[in-house]
Amino acid sequence: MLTSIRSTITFDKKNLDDKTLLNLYKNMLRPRLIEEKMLILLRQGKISKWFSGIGQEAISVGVTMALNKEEYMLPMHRNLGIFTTREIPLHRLFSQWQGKANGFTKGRDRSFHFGTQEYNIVGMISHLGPQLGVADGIALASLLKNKQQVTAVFTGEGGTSEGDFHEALNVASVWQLPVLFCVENNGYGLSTPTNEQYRCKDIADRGKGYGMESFVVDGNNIVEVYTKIKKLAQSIRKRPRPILVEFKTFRMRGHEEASGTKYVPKELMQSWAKKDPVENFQAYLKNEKILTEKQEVAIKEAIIHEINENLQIAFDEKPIESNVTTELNDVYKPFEYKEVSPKSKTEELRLIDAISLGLKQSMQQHKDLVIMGQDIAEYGGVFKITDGFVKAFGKERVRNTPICESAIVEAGMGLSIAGMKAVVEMQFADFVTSGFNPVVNYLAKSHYRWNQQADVVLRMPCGGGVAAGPFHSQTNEAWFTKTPGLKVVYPAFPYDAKGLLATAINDPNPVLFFEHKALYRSIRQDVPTDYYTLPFGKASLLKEGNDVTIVTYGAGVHWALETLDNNSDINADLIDLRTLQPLDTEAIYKSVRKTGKTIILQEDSMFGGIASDISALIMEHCFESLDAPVKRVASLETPIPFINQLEEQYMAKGRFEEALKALLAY
Ligand SMILES: Cc1ncc(C[n+]2csc(CCOP(=O)(O)OP(=O)(O)O)c2C)c(N)n1
Ligand SMILES: [Mg+2]
Repeated sequence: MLTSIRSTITFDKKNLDDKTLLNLYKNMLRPRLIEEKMLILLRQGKISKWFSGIGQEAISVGVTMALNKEEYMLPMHRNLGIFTTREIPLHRLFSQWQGKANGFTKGRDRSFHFGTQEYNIVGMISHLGPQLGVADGIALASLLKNKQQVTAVFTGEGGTSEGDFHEALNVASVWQLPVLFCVENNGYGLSTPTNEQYRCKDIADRGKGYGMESFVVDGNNIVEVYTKIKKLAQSIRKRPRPILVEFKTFRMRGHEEASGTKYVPKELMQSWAKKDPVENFQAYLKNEKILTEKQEVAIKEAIIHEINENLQIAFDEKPIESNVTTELNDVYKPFEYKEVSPKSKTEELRLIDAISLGLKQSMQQHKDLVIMGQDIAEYGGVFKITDGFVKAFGKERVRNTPICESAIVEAGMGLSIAGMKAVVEMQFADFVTSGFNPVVNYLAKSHYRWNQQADVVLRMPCGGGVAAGPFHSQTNEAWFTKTPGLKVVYPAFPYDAKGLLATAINDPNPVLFFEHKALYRSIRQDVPTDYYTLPFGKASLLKEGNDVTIVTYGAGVHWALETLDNNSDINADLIDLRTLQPLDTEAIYKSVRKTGKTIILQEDSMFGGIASDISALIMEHCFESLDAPVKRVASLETPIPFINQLEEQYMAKGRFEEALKALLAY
């Protein structure tokens, strides 16, 4: 592990002037001195967890100084030097760590888990890997807009074992994105040494496998880091492509302060202590007479003064006041819905045609909208929704992706950070599991955490009745309706689908847009052929009656309609929810108060589905109006099976009519 590092640091200043060298030094000293102070505050219980980057400062500082300020950086938990070198006022960092309002997350997330557009920094989420794909998205935006900018993203060597790393590097290489992948190999991932983490010699070797240039750099040598990255960045700006750099360094303290370093061999620690990036560079500058003793003292005093002054500002700041309304209001970015009414004549369209036409018109409306998905370009997608799109909009905006749901959802997030819009087509809704983490942890929480919109729509071809078995038939909306920060749309008709898709794309929040495969070609309706929008959170009342309220959505709507057609004596309110998050509770309550009886029909299996929550809401809000217990009808508590007779038995449809009649007879 240590072979590629020299035992003493030799600095080759090349043509760097003294001012630059001194700046490199000062910029390394600042995070070092802040950390020393933080360790004291930690012991005094004045800040929570601390992840130390002591010994790794040359990487953060060298890379940051090599980039332009407009270029995005996506740091990790040990990259304090990035934040300080980008000159974020220290009191704001201190407020962030104390969970105060002048920080970056209103006390909602800790340590370095934040981003700031003001400084072009996008902080990590705890899961480490996802930001690698986010960097791809930012770089894609830069490429599409011909900005000639580099995006630098960081990971530890431990994080390189995550699938996100592989996916992100592969996508960046296939798409030739201007990303600088920086791996800080500091010997350990928590307590795990590198020989239990990976088996190649250098992580840089992996570059070859992705068709990507890669380099090993002495991460403790600030001059080497700075000059090498500066050169690489210039080259990437001229000729966009990803490059992988492995910085060899060492983690001099515990994973976080409480966990210690008992498992690290003493000799290893001692040998790396001799390579301290700050002390060695300081000694070099003094030897070269670039830094005098007097200057050194003055610089340190000035930084310590700056730290203390800023700490005082943060300590003086009052604690955050908890306020339920503020919290709830920040989960979603405010979106002012604009009604666009259809003007044109209508045409009979199948659900699939309506979605395709709607998507096409949104591509025309939003020049910054990019669609990504497997086989969606020339092939037109497995359901042919994007057939002809490449011809109309070009391959830059209609992007075939490798099979890597995580990286593509993350890339959608990156596009959004860079001010663009993304629609990601899941080939089947079932496959969203391979990109689940970025959906529920990244997209969903971004606005709440640091006010960053996730302007991404995930199209989700879903549902059973197509004899496709457990992995191509699920309707998995419940995984998302329970996650604050996501919106969930589930139309049952072509007209609704077209208008709601337009709104989903206009809305800057992350939207899961469910499209039932069994309805794609079986449901037809007269649909306006020009662009129009429909509002979220408004159910439609398809039938009116006084005996019972039927609440459903998706395929359930058509099952209920069929049942009512076959039983003309039943007088029911039939509510098609259309969107599940936001949910039109008022429409539900109004009807329940009128009929006194409610049945909720969902295609998903019962437990934990949205029918249960709707039932609970009705109990809580309409109890006095109820003449019977609220009834739920759902599919069996099994995975969805393949062969017709089993699938039919599984489906809620077969049990609905009987349940409805039993409720009416109650
Ligand atoms: C998905 C996930 N698994 C596990 C963890 C717990 N964890 C946090 S940091 C870390 C070690 C990371 O090691 P490395 O990538 O080498 O970065 P370093 O801490 O050494 O800088 C682990 C295991 C996590 N945060 N997320
Ligand atoms: Mg590590």
